[in-house]
Amino acid sequence: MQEDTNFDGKPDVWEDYDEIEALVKRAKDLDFDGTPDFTDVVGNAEKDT
Ligand SMILES: [Ca+2]
Repeated sequence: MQEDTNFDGKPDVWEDYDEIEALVKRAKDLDFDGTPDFTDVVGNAEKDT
């Protein structure tokens, strides 16, 4: 899923979800050049085994 938070026509937030629609990764474009500069990987702490 991509989001254009500053509405300049280029995505600046990318979010990846797993099969249970839990957020697994979020990337952000901090300087708004259209490529991600920061990636936050979310752990599976709340995932049942
Ligand atoms: Ca960038």
